Amino acid sequence: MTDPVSRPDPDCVFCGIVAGDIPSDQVFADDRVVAFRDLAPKAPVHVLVVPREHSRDVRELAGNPVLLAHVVQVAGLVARDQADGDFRLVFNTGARAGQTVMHAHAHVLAGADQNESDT
Ligand code: DGP
Repeated sequence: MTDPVSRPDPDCVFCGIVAGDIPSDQVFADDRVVAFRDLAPKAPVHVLVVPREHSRDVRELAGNPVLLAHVVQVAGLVARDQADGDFRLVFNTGARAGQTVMHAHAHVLAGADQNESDT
């Protein structure tokens, strides 16, 4: 039986990308996460690291600390492969904090001085 927490949500755009139903510019994928370029980049490198398993936000994702750690590790790989290795990692959490896609994801912002970037 499919776990209701991990079952793809038909209305979730990132579940659609994970399933391959919605195209994306992927830079990394494994059995636990996909990483693809943000549609509206806020930095020279702006990649979203998205767990394949649906959870609402990073608070819920933290219930699986191994998966959360993997997201952070993949962010580091992306920043190393796509830029100079330094990066900002942003988890917008909740609508009032600017989260627009309610599927946990990390923004990896890299490729330039990221001290002033805003996402
Ligand atoms: P957030 O505000 O933290 O929920 O960020 C969601 C990001 O997802 C936002 O920067 C735009 C991006 N985004 C939304 N829909 C799509 C999509 O269909 N494809 C891609 N590549 N990015 C998307």
